[in-house]
Amino acid sequence: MVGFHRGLCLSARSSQPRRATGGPRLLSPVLLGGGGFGEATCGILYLAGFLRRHGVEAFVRLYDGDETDDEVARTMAGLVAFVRPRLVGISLKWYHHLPRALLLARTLRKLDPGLRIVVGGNTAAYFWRDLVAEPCVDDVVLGDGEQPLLSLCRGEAHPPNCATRAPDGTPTRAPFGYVQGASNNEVFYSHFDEIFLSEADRHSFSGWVAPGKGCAASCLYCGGGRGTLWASFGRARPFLRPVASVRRDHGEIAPDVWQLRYDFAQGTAAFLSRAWAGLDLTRHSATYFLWGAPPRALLKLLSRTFRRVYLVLDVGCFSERQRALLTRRGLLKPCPSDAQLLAAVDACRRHANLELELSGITGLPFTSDRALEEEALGVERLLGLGCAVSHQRLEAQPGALVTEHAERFGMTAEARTYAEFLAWFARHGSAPGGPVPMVRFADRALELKVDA
Ligand code: B12
Repeated sequence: MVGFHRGLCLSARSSQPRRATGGPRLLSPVLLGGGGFGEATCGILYLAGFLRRHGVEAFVRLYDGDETDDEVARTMAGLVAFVRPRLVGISLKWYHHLPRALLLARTLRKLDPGLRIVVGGNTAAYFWRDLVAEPCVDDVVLGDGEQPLLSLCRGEAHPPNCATRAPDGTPTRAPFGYVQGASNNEVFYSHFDEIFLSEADRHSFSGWVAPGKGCAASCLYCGGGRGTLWASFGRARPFLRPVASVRRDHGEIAPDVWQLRYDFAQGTAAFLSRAWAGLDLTRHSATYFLWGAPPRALLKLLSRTFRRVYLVLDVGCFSERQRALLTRRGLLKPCPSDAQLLAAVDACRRHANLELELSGITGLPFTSDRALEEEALGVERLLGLGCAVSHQRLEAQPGALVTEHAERFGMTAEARTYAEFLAWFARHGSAPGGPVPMVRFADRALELKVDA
């Protein structure tokens, strides 16, 4: 159990829920946590700051280190007794958190049947119909959660983006009335001195900042591409947040973290230099995830701004031929050619404080003996140049094209629907770092070759 009683935050704990003037009773305090083991998404930190700025006393349990169901039950009982929340928000962003998120919700329901239980995040939004059918879930928030969660706390009649059960049990959903965009200046980190429940929570924050949201690409393996985000977040295109909000994030967190981490490919050097202007980050490290050919100006800026930089470049897959074929068919984001990759490696090596990792997926559709050979050679060459290389097999992410239509690619998805994901995890377990459902080649011989 995480010692939330150690070093806990004793700021402004109200003993009675507040009331919105003349309106229904405000659901406060609010407890926010992740649906899985380890560090939860930074999304709940943005949510907590937003709620606090609007009068809701929000707390965050950022780190979940419970290893058994009994530990989960004990921690939840302790948290409920300490925080006395009126609403608990569980982030179900990643699909392999489904079993734990449901366990948390069921445990909370048992502990306090009157507690409002809300789930949000990518997986929750994708499976909203199934989740609102679960008696332990009251509401599912689809997409950006700030305003919808506040509306739920305020007891408003029609909270945007929210799904719930109608009195007859039918799943029902409000339209997307709240989709953040480039002009939304209401979302930024704040209240880091008040929201964490323990030092363990506070120190597990690994410095994530989201300079923007969304994705314009449609990679066939991704559950967060353009189509899925449109359907489950109401977001048509990616956007960069106002530079002032991103600066505020840095101002709030930089004194407390040794590294800053970014995973948003559309952040340009011009934008980031404005977000970082005036801040001394030369004692911080940075981890920067991106795809495409890394612009030199960005490499230069990263190297100049931070003490050390770890760049993770997603290259799709290590066979140039297969990469190009998938991109031509609109199944993969634009990825660099081998020549561009080598030039990028070379450009990175010019910065002594910049380390490069290249990551890709093995076993994407349209592979062949030749592509597999090319992959092996490509990996060898990059290792030889001193790069770190990581590759993984194709995961079955909910809503991804290859999960939904595996047979079109001569493949089989080990899980596709909500029930199939739950059944898969029930069979294989859902231990942290454990296996997840994959998409495999129907041709057994090919599957074995790819796995080798
Ligand atoms: C950044 C990122 C990461 C970072 C997360 C950093 C962090 N700790 O926050 C890192 C690199 C760690 C990561 C890892 C993984 N990721 Co990732 N990640 C992303 C990415 C690029 C951006 C997400 C993001 O930061 N959004 C901004 C934050 C602020 O928003 P947010 O967390 O979504 O929260 C908002 C809403 O979702 C909602 N919300 C969220 N939770 C809740 C809860 C409640 C109660 C409410 C009301 C609302 C709500 O409100 C929030 C505020 O607006 C997306 C791609 C995309 N296009 O979105 C993939 C994505 C989310 N990741 C994905 C995957 C698959 C993974 C991995 C499994 C990859 C892997 N194979 O290892 C791992 C899992 C990590 C784990 N903990 O187990 C998939 C998820 C598909 C799915 N349905 O599961 C996505 C969609 C795309 C992808 N293929 O990468 N990821």
